[in-house]
Order: sequence, then C-alpha cells, then structure tokens
Amino acid sequence: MELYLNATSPYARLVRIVLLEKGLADAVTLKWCDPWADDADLLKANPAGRIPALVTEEGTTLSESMLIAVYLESVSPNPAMLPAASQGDVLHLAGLGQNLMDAAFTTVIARKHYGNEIDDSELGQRRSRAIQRLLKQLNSEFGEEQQASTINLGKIAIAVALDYLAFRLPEVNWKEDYSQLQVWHAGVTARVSFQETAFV
Ligand SMILES: N[C@@H](CCC(=O)N[C@@H](CS)C(=O)NCC(=O)O)C(=O)O
Repeated sequence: MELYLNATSPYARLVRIVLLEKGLADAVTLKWCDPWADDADLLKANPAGRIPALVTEEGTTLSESMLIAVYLESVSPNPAMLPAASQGDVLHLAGLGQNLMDAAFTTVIARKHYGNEIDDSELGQRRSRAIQRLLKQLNSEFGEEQQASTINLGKIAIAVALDYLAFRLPEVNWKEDYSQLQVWHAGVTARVSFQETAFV
C-alpha cells in the first residue's frame, strides 16, 4: 500500500497512528508530498488533491481519513480500532474528534489565506465557539473512568485533534483550561504511535 501524507496534517496523522497500532506500518510506503502544491502523483491518485490518500494493494485509492481507518480495520481486524461491542461509543468519540480537527484546521487554513482578521468573520466566530463547546464536552466525557491503556479510533481522533490545537492554535490554551482532558491526553500521547508521528 501507499499513503500520501505530509508531516502536519492531523488527518494523515490519524491514519498513520492506526497503521502503527495495527502493526501495518511496514506494509505501507509513505509518499511525502505537499497537497497545496498540486503534487502530480497525488493528483493522479486522488483528484481532490487532498491527503491522506491510501492506494491499496489492488491499486484502488481511498480518501478521507475515517474511511481509510475503516478499510484498515478490514485489512487487519486485530487489534480492533472499531470494536463491534462498543461501536456506538467509539464512533461518537471519532465524530467529536473529527469535528474538533475540522474546526481547528479550517481556522488555520482560513488565517493562512485571508489573514488572522478572518477570525472575526461570522464563520470564524462559529468555528471558535464550536472549538470551545467541543473542548468543554470532551473534558466532561474524559473523567477518571476513561482509561488510556486501551486505544480506539475515537480516542485517536480526539488526541490528534487536541495535539493539533496545541501545535497550530496555542492561544486556545486548552491544557490550562481543561485539566481533566490534559491528563487523559498526556496518557494517550505517550504511546509509541503518537511519539513516532509527532507534529513537526
Ligand atoms: N475530511 C478529510 C480532510 C482532508 C484534508 O483536508 N486534508 C488537507 C491537509 S490536512 C489537504 O490535503 N488539503 C489540501 C486541499 O484542500 O487542497 C479527511 O478526513 O481526510
């Protein structure tokens, strides 16, 4: 398999972490690229020009991080990232994580293209409020009952989104405001799969 990616995409990092957790890293060739520069090989694989894009052994290209994660679950069911017994809970968390990722990523890209004043626009304000509401909810959901010893797709999505926030929007300062979440996040990101894929 081949995975088109860069080092700063939270979506590509989620896929890499799933690969590492499943012991599939050696089955994939990493194709580093710049999706914003219309990389020719990436455009051939994924006409949307977005990463992550996974080319399977059969030569089929998959896009969208969550869809790629679902596919990898079928390639290598164990260890399960989407365990059947708790699928509803895991997908609930995966959705919260993906929404946080989207709100943070869109903020970063909007700033890059239109300047920081875009934060004051109607959409910029909506994204900012969504980030705050999501953080509040995640902080309340990750109490002591949530152990960091097991991992799944939902926890991966949330931990990557939180890391991305700290990396690209440090002024949000979520670690200071949400101490419960910070403790949970530190436990998850201590895993080798997170350490090996840290944002740079
Ligand atoms: N919903 C997609 C988002 C993918 C995405 O936005 N990727 C960004 C990089 S982080 C990208 O390739 N952007 C290039 C573009 O939009 O042209 C997923 O989950 O994979």
